[in-house]
Amino acid sequence: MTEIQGNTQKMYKRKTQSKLLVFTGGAALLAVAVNLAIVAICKRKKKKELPGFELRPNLSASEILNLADKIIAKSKKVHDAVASVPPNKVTYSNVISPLADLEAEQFPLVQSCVFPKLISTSDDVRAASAEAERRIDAHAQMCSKREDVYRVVKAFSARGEQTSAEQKCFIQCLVRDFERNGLNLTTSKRKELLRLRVQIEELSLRYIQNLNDDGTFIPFSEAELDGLPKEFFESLDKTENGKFKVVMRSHHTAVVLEHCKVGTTRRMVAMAYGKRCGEVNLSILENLVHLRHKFARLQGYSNYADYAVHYRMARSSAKVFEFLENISDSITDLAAKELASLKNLKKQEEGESPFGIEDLLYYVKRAEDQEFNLDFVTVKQYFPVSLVLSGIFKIMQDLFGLRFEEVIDAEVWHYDVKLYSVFDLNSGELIGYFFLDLYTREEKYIHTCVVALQSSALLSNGTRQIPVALLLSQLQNDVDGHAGLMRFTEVVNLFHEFGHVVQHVCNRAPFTRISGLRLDPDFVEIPAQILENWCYESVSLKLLSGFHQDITVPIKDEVCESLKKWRHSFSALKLKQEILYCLFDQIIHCAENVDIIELFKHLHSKVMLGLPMLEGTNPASCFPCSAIGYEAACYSRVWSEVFSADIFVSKFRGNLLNQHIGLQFRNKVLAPGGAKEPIDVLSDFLGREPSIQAFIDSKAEYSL
Ligand SMILES: *[C@@H]1O[C@H](CO)[C@@H](O)[C@H](O)[C@H]1NC(C)=O
Ligand SMILES: *[C@@H]1O[C@H](CO)[C@@H](O)[C@H](O)[C@H]1NC(C)=O
Ligand SMILES: *[C@@H]1O[C@H](CO)[C@@H](O)[C@H](O)[C@H]1NC(C)=O
Ligand SMILES: *[C@@H]1O[C@H](CO)[C@@H](O)[C@H](O)[C@H]1NC(C)=O
Ligand SMILES: CC(=O)N[C@H]1CO[C@H](CO)[C@@H](O)[C@@H]1O
Ligand SMILES: [Zn+2]
Repeated sequence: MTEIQGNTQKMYKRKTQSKLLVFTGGAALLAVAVNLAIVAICKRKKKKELPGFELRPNLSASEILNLADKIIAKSKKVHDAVASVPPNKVTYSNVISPLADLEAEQFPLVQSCVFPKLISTSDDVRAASAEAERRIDAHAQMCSKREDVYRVVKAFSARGEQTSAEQKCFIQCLVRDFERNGLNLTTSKRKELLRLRVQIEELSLRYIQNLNDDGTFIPFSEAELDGLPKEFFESLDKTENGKFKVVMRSHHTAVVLEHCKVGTTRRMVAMAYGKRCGEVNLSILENLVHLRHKFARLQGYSNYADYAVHYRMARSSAKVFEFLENISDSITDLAAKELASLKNLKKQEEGESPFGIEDLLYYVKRAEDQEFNLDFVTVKQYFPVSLVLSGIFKIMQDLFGLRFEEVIDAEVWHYDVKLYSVFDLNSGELIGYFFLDLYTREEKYIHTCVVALQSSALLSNGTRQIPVALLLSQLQNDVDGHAGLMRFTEVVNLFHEFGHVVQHVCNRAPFTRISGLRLDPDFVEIPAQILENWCYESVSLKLLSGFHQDITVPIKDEVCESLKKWRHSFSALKLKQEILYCLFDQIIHCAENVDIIELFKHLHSKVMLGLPMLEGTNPASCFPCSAIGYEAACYSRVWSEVFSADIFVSKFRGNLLNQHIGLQFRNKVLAPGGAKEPIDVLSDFLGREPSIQAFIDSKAEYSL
């Protein structure tokens, strides 16, 4: 039945499409024949005027480069004007407003130039977009180092004039961003700071490059890889003498460590994986850490960790330690229980050989297979893309008091892409827009993510700029009447990313620099992490699911229950492992001259309940998190997860579709965004300070 319906629908579509083609073809020809001006008029008429929409979603390569140059010229003009204000004449309206308005107006234009790099189907457009980004970035870098502008801003801030809390917050950000570039230092120190930054960037890149270049592999016979899925064998290259090559990359090692029945193979793989880039990257990391401490001391901090954490929710490295240690201590008993059950399982399967860190993934998988009877191939049959989407729409609209409406004939960059307007359900006010670009396509950015294309701002003439978000993902579209199906993890990811869409669109912060998704990194993930919970509760999971051949058949209650248990299975042990890396990262960025190898050995055994580090491995040499991007901030993921759990349990569990609470969350947490301290935002919503207890309890609740 569904098959036939699908086909007729397709035929119907094809017919109307070809009619349209004929019609536009004819119209275009006619227009060209009569007068070129008519083409322009027709085009303008066809393109819908969207209120508050400043973005230009489908520019050509030359338009992108022209716009980039215009942006830079305008920005330079405004910065020059601000810099020319004499320090004794500075006012809010001649210094702060022009900078704030400039950022707000230029953000959607900058994004119009830069985001086509991620999604355009044209090579020329992507190249132009990358070039535009390079030019705009170079300009922005230069502006952020302009001493003349800094002096004027600082002069205003030093006057201590009465401003609103949001304005104060914005001014602090302006000053801080300049000062983090060394603008309040002497010239020689500033030069030293910039020199250090360049060195740090070079070393970070080299560390990553070494890992990327590593081509180590181990040849194994079929018997040595017993237990691996058949498709995996088929995907492996072979050596001359017919052995299978397992390369030391996570897409191979993870499969072996999870599925291979042969203990010695797992051990060899775990060892070789943990030895990658050995001495070289270790010495790079030592150097990096040393330079980072120097960098932080130039700015008046006693170590790099304090510099990195200062403006985050955690505020100080001491607080991070206290947090990690509290969590680690409170899950020790649970983790020990989990480990004991894994050891037991190994004894049954392999006899008396000692349990090592290389056995962890394999026995977790074995235990889960025994425990849950969860067949993810079957689970997938319950998640057709269109049904999941309509479920997400329903939940987000009901919960947060929103209405989504598709914009027909919107200007887009590919015919799969859709644009939606978002209205407040009660007032009918238009509050933002979002694009969905969901399906895989060649040359498209490969990660699932949300990009802010236009951000909330209040211009000085009273105009409010509304947010525009773009959600990118890699789903399978329906093919030949067969519904595209989603893996469960994809459902969770999509829900998470939709959380960011709603977060961005509901934000009302008045300055682009602190609005939308430009929030404290310890805080920005919290709303989306909270929303992931909806994927594990049967009330909401049923709204997201239905058997693909008969969507009225929802996913079974037992499956919902199993998914929830699966989410928490062995989570204390997994968390211990994450905390191990977080502690390592925090310690090396806190103290000078730490013996990195000894530290890791010591921490490993202490945090992992006596499990030793694998002999000869060197996790610090192949642990990019602490080398680049997240240095001294690895804790951040655990941090936000802990507070997400608190909010979910205290406010939303049992109230999954409660609009009253959803609206409170929207108004108190999503709307203010970066214009308030995150801790105050959360406390205001919770009616008390956030706590780690709910998180600990949730681990215990689902323990074996
Ligand atoms: C420079 O600014 C940084 C960051 O705002 C601050 O921590 C530091 O104390 C300032 N240094 C001087 C010498 O004023
Ligand atoms: C850690 O635990 C101590 C003692 O229970 C408590 O006073 C402190 O607030 C906790 N710290 C954090 C960050 O939760
Ligand atoms: C985007 O613009 C190009 C011309 O620059 C045009 O060929 C294409 O059809 C447009 N894409 C869509 C989906 O409208
Ligand atoms: C305020 O300024 C923006 C940007 O320059 C402009 O688009 C808008 O029309 C102005 N609004 C009013 C009411 O003047
Ligand atoms: C000494 C050492 O381990 N060097 C390695 C550093 O990383 C590169 C890239 O992986 C390897 O080729 C070197 O052997
Ligand atoms: Zn996220």
